[in-house]
Amino acid sequence: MIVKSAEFVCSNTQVSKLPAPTKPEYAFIGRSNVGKSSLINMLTNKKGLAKTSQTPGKTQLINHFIINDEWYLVDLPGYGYARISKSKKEDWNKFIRFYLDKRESLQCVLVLIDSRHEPQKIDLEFCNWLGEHGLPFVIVFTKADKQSGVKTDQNVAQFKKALLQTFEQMPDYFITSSENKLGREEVLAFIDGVNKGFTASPLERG
Ligand SMILES: Nc1nc2c(ncn2[C@@H]2O[C@H](COP(=O)(O)OP(=O)(O)O)[C@@H](O)[C@H]2O)c(=O)[nH]1
Ligand SMILES: [Mg+2]
Repeated sequence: MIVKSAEFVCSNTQVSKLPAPTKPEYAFIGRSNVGKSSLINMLTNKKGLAKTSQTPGKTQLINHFIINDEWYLVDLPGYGYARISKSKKEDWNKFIRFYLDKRESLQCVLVLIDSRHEPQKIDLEFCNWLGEHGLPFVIVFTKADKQSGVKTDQNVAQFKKALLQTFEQMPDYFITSSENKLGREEVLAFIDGVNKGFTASPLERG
């Protein structure tokens, strides 16, 4: 896929105010600081599209971007902040889970995992929740430039092993770096492939 255009569309705090579900949509999510904003900027070739390193946990917004006038890239608030209150965390859960569960045009959730770390409980729990709700997802390992390929492969293998305790097979996954654009073509080709199979019929679905 060649990214010809990438524009911010809207930020929402309410699922009822999202754009009409007429285009295939992909949600990007992960722990705070996982490299989500950097990945979005890297994929779209637009440096300031998603803001990097904002104060975490401040806003709970669903951000829509339109790519090539064809599909929506959705930037979801990160999970796993150490410093926010329990009630804030519960709000996050309700809000995001409601969106993920109800959004009919959502094609796939891209779960970002920091390739530097061993499997983290909160990431595994989130993947399990997606699985339980029948939501398709892929794993995007981030920041692969930060360590050797051997170390990345070890962490990927460990994550696989952990996921396979609850899943029958490993979902598709990508190893990426926003620093050197590793994985860019692969992620975009994956989205392109899913887009080709998309048929929007929101009226029929009621
Ligand atoms: N070396 C390296 N640093 C990265 C990469 N992706 C993100 N970072 C850095 O990690 C920090 C958090 O990135 P950001 O995109 O803001 O993460 P977010 O909180 O998930 O949106 C920033 O300092 C980024 O520059 C990457 O692929 N390689
Ligand atoms: Mg960010």
